[in-house]
Amino acid sequence: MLPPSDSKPGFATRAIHHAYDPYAGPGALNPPVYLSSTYTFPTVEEGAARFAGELEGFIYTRVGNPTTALLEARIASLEGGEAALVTASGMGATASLLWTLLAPGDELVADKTLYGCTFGFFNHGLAKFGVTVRFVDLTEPHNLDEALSARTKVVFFETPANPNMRLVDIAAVAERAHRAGARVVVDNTYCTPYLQRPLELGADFVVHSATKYLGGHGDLIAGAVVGPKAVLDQVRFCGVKDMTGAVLSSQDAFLVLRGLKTLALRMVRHAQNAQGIAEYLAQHPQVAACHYPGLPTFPQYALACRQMRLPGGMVAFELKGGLEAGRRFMNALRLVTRAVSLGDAESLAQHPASMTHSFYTPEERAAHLISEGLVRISAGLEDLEDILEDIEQALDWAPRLSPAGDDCY
Ligand code: 4LM
Repeated sequence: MLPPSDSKPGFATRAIHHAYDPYAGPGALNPPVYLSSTYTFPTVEEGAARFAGELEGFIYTRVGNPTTALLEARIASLEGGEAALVTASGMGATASLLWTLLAPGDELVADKTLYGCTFGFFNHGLAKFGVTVRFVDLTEPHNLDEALSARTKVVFFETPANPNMRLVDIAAVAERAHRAGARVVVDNTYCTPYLQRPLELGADFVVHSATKYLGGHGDLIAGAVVGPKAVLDQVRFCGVKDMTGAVLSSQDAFLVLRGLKTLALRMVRHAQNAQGIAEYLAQHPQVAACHYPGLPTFPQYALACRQMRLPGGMVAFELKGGLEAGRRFMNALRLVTRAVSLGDAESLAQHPASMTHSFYTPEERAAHLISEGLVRISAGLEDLEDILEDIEQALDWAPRLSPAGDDCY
């Protein structure tokens, strides 16, 4: 246990120590992984009291487990939230929260650019059950005013947005949404609480794909919701328990706890590498546009400096040769790995129009500001010189390769 102190320990300290006493029980440095689906009741009366919420205690892992509870306490502390709930995936987090907050007849306002499956959930899932979804360009907060109505219950956005890196001013949007009585949900996956804390800027809830930077090693799928305890209890006992069943296993919770220990260190290195990649791409004659919040030429650079501790590990760019050139570039990569997902130790490259955002029609992609030629790089933790050498050779070769990667000459 940390020695008693009046001042709150720093971010990295809490990411390693918060809510676990290594001197308790057998004195294990690492927390135990509780592999138990169910929990015993000393008496039938105690079981009834736990079910009624009158007594603290575990019942069944679908509603709580000591290992996932520790992860929840840690994530809540890092995001500065009252409580957290961990889920089986990032999609499980968003779905469990929104199935709890929304009812038929309600309206949801979302930013124009979202991770592809979140768009699919809103556009197909929620819409099918009577929720009206309005997609608005929230990079201009005043656009929200026209979209809000007395029925708007939730405003949802990512910042930076996946995959085109547009930023949303969290404080400005939260203020406008609250005036209209709507709650604000921010998907903080790209930043993690080390780089950006939406709750401190006025958001009501944060959701995460913990699959990404929080886990950090590409070996698990997990999600989290952070917000007020009373609402998260409803999400736990309704959204997860009865509706999605998106329960995180305790073994994966342990891996996320392990990942969190190095989160602060990793985010600095991811951002350093992304900055180097973005600067290299921005000056390359074959690159038409490079989108990275750490470039002074980035249109929302001032907002990035205000809202984010560092500009993050994700870079998006477009080649002058458009879609074909993008595909050729990707096929020529040797170290940077062709894969979706992000936030891993390995640098990853993907083409949203044919991968994460391929479920959109081309018209939907255009309407949601995702260009066909956009390439996304998740900067890994390798040596920057090696990443740049690979990008350089891929850009050199790209004009000479067929889309399948065979040498044309
Ligand atoms: C990807 N992303 O982009 P689970 N929120 C954001 C995301 O990027 C993702 C999710 C939620 C990618 C996955 C293949 C901003 C996922 C969904 O995959 O359900 O943990 O997270 O490459």
